Amino acid sequence: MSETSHQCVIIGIAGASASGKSLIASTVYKELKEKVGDHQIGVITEDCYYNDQSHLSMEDRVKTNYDHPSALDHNLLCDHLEQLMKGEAVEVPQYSYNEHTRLQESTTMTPKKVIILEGILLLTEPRLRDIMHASIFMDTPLDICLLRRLQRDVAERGRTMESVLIQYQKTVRPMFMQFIEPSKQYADIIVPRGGKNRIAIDVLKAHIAKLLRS
Ligand code: UZR
Ligand code: MG
Repeated sequence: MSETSHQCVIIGIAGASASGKSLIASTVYKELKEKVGDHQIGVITEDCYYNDQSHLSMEDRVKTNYDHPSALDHNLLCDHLEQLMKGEAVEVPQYSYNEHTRLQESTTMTPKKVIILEGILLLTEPRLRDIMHASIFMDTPLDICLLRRLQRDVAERGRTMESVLIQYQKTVRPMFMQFIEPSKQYADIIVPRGGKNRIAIDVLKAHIAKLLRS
């Protein structure tokens, strides 16, 4: 971690699917926004950087292993973070879980003092690890993650219970074991239980505030 003043602090939150990454990111975002100002903090989701698959048929898109690092355009994500750190705005892609591809529209992200990055495979990529000023791993028990994923994917991502369970056994769990769990070693902070862990939220907020002052 650099001792010089930070123009832009990038905090990564990794962990299993449905482990509470988005929840802790949005909680820290909402609470810090009140302190550092509306335009000074932003959240970027790794999911927005799934590869563009618009050239593939739907039949082929569903064959992709979305829990493998190769499903993600980490180079574009790193390029965007570096641009933001230089004070340039970027166009964050929008991704559709129903269409399994990038949408035509994008979202403009202006430079911020704090960017919270959240995603399952962030800590598997050395270039991303270098860019982050601090990283968190959500160490939520896998049975809790599966329960939450079932509820969420059926309610919000247009899935059936059966398809969630098949995908879980086919890719989600094996890729967690192969890539996500081993990437925990690179985290600075390991958070047990999930996104509602109040002490973890407060530690994160205090750390970001310190980085911003340094
Ligand atoms: P979170 N995912 C899909 O199911 N379809 C897609 O087109 C893109 C991603 C899933 C992905 C991963 N995998 O487990 C999850 N599968 O989104 C990551 N299978 O999102 O961290 O919000 O759970
Ligand atoms: Mg999420």
